Amino acid sequence: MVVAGILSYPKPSAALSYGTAGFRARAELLDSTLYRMGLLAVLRSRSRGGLAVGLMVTASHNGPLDNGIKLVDVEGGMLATAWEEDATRLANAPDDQAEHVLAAIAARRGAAGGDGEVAGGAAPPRAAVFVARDTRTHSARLAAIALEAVGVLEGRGVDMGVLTTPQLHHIVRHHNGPLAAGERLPHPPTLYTTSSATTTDLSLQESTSLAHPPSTPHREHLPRPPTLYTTSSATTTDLSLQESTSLAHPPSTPHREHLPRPPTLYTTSSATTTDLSLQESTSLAHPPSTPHREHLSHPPILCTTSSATTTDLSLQESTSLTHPPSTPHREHVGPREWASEEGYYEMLTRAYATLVPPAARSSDRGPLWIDAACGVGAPKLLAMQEALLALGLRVHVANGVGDGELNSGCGAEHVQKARLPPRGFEARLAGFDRACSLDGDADRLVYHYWTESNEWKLLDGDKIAALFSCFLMEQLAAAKLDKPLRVACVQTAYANGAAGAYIRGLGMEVPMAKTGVKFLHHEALHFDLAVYFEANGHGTILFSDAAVSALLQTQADAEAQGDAPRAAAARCLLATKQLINQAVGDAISDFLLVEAVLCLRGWGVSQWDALYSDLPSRQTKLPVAERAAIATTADETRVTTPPALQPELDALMARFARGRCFVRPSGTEDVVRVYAEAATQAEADELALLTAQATH
Ligand code: 16G
Ligand code: ZN
Repeated sequence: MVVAGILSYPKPSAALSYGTAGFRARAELLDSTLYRMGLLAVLRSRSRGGLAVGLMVTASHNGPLDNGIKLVDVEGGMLATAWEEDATRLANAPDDQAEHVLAAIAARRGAAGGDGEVAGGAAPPRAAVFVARDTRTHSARLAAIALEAVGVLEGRGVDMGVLTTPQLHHIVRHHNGPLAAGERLPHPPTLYTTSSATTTDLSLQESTSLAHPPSTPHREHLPRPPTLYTTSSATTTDLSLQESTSLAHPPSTPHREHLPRPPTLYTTSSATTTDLSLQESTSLAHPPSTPHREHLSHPPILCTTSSATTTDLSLQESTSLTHPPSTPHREHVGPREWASEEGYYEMLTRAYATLVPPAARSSDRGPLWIDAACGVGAPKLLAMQEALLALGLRVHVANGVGDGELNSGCGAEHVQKARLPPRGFEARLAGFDRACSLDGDADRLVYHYWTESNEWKLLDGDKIAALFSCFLMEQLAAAKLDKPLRVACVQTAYANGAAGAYIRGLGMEVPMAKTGVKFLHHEALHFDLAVYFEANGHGTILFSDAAVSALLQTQADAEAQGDAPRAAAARCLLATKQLINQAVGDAISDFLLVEAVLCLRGWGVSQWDALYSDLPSRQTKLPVAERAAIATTADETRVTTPPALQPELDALMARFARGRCFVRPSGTEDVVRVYAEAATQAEADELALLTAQATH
C-alpha cells in the first residue's frame, strides 16, 4: 500500500527542502511531498504516543502559484528541528527508495508499527494527523493527498478544512493539552472511531472523489465546526514508548548535530535532555505520577470584570506547586473545548472582553481597516466580526478571497518589504485612521497609517514588539509581583537599532536570535515572560508557567488584601496570556492585543508610532553561487567565515554615525542578505553598498 502510494505520486526532479518554515514550491511539484509528509506526520504522532500533529497546506506569503507544507508539532509549535532533516530526506528520496527511508526513520524514531513494519499501524499508539489548508486553489487537492497517506498508515487523518496557520497550531496545542507534557490519560482512546470516508465536508467533496476512492481507509472528515473534540480523550500517551524513543536517541546520535543552538535548552527539573523536540525531556520531566490533576481541584479563578464574568479554564490547571519555575512552558494550556475553530474565537473574544472592559470601550474609535492579503485571514476575520463589534471593536476586512491576486500588491510581506501601502489603501481613506496587513496564512501582521500630512507610515514587527513590551512592563509594575520575573524581548539582527534601544530602556533584556520564527520562539522559552517579533511581523508573547503561577498568586493575594489596582494588573496580564497565541505568531490574536492596548491607553496609532523613531535602514541581497561560503555567529550579527570579512565590516561601521551592518546567508534562497542602518538614509544606503562590495 505504502509503496503503491509513493509510486502513484512520483517525485519531481527538483530538490525539495524543509526550509526555515517548511516546504515551499510550485504547487504542481508538491504531490509527492504532500503524500510523504502525510506519512511522516504519522510517524511523528506515533513517536509521541499518538498525540495529534498538524499538517498545514500553505505557502504563506508566496504568490498564488506556489504551495507548501508547515508541520505542527504535538505541543502546537513548529516541527521539532531534529525531524526537519528526516522530512527533507524523505521528500527527496527516489521513488523506489522512499519506503526504505521511511522505514529507517520509523525504526530510529521508535515509530514503527506493532509488527516492526512501518505500515503495522494496528498496534498502539495510533497516530492522529490534523490537516488544514489555506484558500489557494490547489490546497484542497494537496490536503487530500496528505490525508490519503495518513490513512494508508492507518493513522487518523482529520480534515480540518480551511484554517489560518495559527488556528491549526492552536487546535493541535489545545487538543493535546497537558498530554503533550507527558500526562497519561486514564481512559482508553474513545474518539475518532469512524472508519471510512463518509465525507461531510462538502467543500472537499470534489477533491475527495479524485484522491480518495471509497475504499481509502481512515479518512475522516469531521463535520464543521470540529467541535467533536470535546470528549474526554483521543489518544493515550504511551510513556514506555517515549522512553524507548529517548533511548533510541542518545545525545551522541547524529540528529542532534543539527540543533541550531548549543544544547542548553529545556533543562527541566528532572531531566536535562536537549532535544528541541521536547519529547524526551518532557516525558521524563512529567512522569505519570506528576500530580497534574491537583490543578483541577483549584476553583476557576480570574478574569471577572464588570463586563463579563469569564472563567479562564486554561488556568484551572495551573499551580505553582506542580510546576516549579524551571519547568518548560507547556502546562497552562487550556480546555479541550478550545480545540476547535469556534473554541479559538471563544478564547480570543473572551480574553479581549476581559482586557477591555466596557468602561474602556470608546464609541468614537474609528474602525480598523484590515488588509487580508486576499488570503485565509479574510473569512476568519469575517467570522469574528460580529463578536468583535459587540465588544466595541469595529473592523473592516479588505482584500478578501477573490478580491485580487493572493499576496500581490497587498499583504504583510508586500507592505513591509516594498514599504508601500496595500491595494485599496493607497491614499488616505475617509473614516480610517489606521490599518493593518496580514500575510496569506495570517501568521504575520504589520500596521500602517496615513498621517495628517499625507505621509504613509509603517509600524512593523519591531513597533508591535515595542508596544507589547511597554504594556507588559507597565502592568508588571502595577502587579508588584513578590519575585521579579525575567522579562525579555527577543529580536533578530534585522530589528531596528532604535527599537532595541527603546525596549532596553524599559528594563527588558533584548537577546538576539537567528532569523526564523522557530529560533526566536526557542530563545523566548529561556525567560519567564518574553515578547518575540521579527521585523516582518511574525511574533507573539510567551508566558512561562512560573509567570502564570506568580500572576495567579498575585491576583489572589491582592484580592484578599483589597488591593484592586494590583489585582487588576495581574488579571490584565493573565487575560493577555489568553489572548496572545502561545503556540506561534498569530496575526489575529496580535491585532486584537494591539487594539486592546491602544484602546486601554486611549491612544491613536500616531502616539504608538511616536514611541521611538526608526533609524534609516537599507536591505539588499547578493546572488551567490554558494551561500554557505558565508557563515555567521548564532545570532547572525557577525560573520565568522570568511575570517577576513568581519574586521572589514567593523571598519565600515565605525565610519558612520550609528552605523550597523551585517550579512547572512538566506535560509530560503540562494542569496546572501545585506542589512545596514545609520543616522541618515543616505548613510544607510552607502553603508549597505560598501557592505555588499566587501562581501562580494
Ligand atoms: C521564513 C521565516 C521568516 C523569516 C524568513 C527569512 C517563518 C514562519 N518564516 O519565511 O520568519 O524572516 O524565512 O528568510 O519562520 P531568509 O532566510 O531568506 O532571509
Ligand atoms: Zn505566513
